[in-house]
Amino acid sequence: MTKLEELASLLKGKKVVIQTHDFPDPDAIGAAFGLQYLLSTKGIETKIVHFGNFDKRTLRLTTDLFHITTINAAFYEGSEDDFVINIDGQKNNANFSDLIGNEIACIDHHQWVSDYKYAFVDHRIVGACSSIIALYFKENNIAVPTDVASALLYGIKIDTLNFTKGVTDTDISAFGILNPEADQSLLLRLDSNELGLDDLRAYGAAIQNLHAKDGIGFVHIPFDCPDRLVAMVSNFILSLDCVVLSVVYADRDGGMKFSIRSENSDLNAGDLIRVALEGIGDGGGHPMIAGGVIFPDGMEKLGNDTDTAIRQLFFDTYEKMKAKSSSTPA
Ligand SMILES: [Mn+2]
Repeated sequence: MTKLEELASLLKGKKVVIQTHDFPDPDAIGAAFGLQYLLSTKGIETKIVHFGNFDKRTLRLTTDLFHITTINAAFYEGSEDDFVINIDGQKNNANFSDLIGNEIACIDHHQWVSDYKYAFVDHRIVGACSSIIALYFKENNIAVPTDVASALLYGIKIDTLNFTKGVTDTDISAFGILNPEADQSLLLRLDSNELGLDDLRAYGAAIQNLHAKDGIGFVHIPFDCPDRLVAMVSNFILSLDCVVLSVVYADRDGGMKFSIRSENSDLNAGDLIRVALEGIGDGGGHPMIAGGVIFPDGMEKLGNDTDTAIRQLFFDTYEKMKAKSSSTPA
C-alpha cells in the first residue's frame, strides 16, 4: 500500500479538511493543492483551510494563476467530526492555529517538534513539502495536471531558494516529475515579477542604511514590512562580495523583526541569532538561514541608539563564536 492509499483509507466517508500553516506561503499552498487533487482521484473531496492572510505573492499564485480555492478559517464552519490533515507544519507549532476537527494526519518537512499523536504521519527532512506530494504522483502512477505541477514546482522553488537551499534527492526527483508537466512561461512570469513597487522602498532603505564591517552587513529597514521582504533584502545584502553574514531587521509592533543569512558554514546563523537576542527577544533557525524578533520591552534594554547596540550585540556574539570555532579541532 502506498502512503497515499494508506491516507485515503483513513479518510473514507469523512468530511476532510486540509489545513496549511498560518499565513500560508507558496509551498504550503502548492502542497495542499496537490494533495487535494490526489485525494480527489481516490473519491475524497476536501477543502483547503488556513488561518491568517496570504502575502501578495501567494495571493497571486492561488487566486489569479492556479485558481486554487481556499477558505480563511475565520469564515469556515467545521465540526468536531471533521478529519483534518495538517500540511507544511505541525499541530502545536506557533504558526499552526488550532482548527475545529480531529487532526488525523500530518505531512511536513520541518524539524519534528510536535508531541501530538497523529494516526498518519509522512515526515521527511527535505527542501519543500511540495516535493513529498510530487512523489505521491509517481508512486501511484497518477498524471500531474499542468496547474498542479506548476504550483508544486513554484512551491519548491520558493522554499529552496531556486534549488540552492536544503535540496535533497527527494527535491531533485520531484523536479524530474514536475518540470516536464509545468507551465514554463507561467513560472518564468512568476520568477520575473518577484518585486513589487512597494518592495523597492525596502531595498532603497537597505542601500541607504547598510553598515558593512568585517564581513557582516547590517541593515535597519525603518518601517514595517512583510517577513518575505525582510528575507529578500537579507539575501540581497548577502550577495555583496564584502558580506559573509547579513543581519537585516525591520520595525515591527514596537520591536524588531530579523532575517539573517550566512554563507559561511562555520558561522551558524541560527546559533548566532539565538545567543545574540537572548534576554531581549527570541531567535533561531538553520545554519545558513535564521530569523528572530526583539520584543518591545527588549528594545528598552538597548538604550537610545538601538542600531549601534544591535550591531554591538551581534559583533560580540560573532567574535565569541568565531573564537570558539577556530579553537575547536576539526
Ligand atoms: Mn515549506
